[in-house]
Amino acid sequence: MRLDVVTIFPEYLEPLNVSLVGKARARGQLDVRVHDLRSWTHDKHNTVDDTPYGGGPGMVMKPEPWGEALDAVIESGEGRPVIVVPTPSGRPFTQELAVELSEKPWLVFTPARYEGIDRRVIEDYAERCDVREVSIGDYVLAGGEAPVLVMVEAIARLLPGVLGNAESHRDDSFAPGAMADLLEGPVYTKPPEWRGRGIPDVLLSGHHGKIARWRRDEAFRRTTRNRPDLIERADPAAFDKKDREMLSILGWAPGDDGRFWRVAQDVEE
Ligand code: 6GU
Repeated sequence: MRLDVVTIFPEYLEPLNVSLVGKARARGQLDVRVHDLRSWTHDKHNTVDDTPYGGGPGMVMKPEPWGEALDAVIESGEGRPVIVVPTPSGRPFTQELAVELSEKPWLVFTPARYEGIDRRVIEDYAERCDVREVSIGDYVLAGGEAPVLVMVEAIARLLPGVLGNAESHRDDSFAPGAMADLLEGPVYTKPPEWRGRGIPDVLLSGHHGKIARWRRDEAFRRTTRNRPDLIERADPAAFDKKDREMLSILGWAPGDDGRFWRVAQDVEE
């Protein structure tokens, strides 16, 4: 997969040289190219922003440097990339979108600073490329560079051969499939006792069926506590008899449509 990032802070993308993404690059599984937007400016001050039409606070990124930069990047490769525009007003970045983007051969990220990029840039490239405006959550950051780091890590770990173990994805919280729509429960390793705290007996039992059941119960506990909306939204066909017993213990009951809602707030989680 090829990834291009156009930014006024190329050094902000240094973490792409480290850890999982850095190793994938070193192995040739990822071709990452970071470009300085200011290299497509022509004035003495390398200006990339200007005041907004209509007034208001802050500055807007000028269209010309972005146009020259994106033309040059697109020209340098085969075919058309998917252009990912990080913005707090974009569609939510989800595991589903990470999976979809991980299947594309070429992504171009356009992290902006200030109040964003002149709208005409997005409209112009949307005529010839698949352009996705994406937000990483309901909070406001000063720029799109940190979101690019987040998205690239989420995407890169899905590429074939990047994570050591293909099984590692299967139980991811939010992975489509087996543990679908439940958060993962707690994990433990050696030593067997630490600061007077032991390991849940079931994990030492060697009984794989009981361990799987315990893990699922813990997933229901954690999801109830941290993300009850996921249980409310879940397809109840995904819940077996044992799941329903656990949901009942945690204060959930099926409604007329079969979906679960919280009857009691003050049960032991
Ligand atoms: Cl993609 N950009 C900025 N600036 N803030 C954000 C965001 C993106 N996603 C959430 N907050």
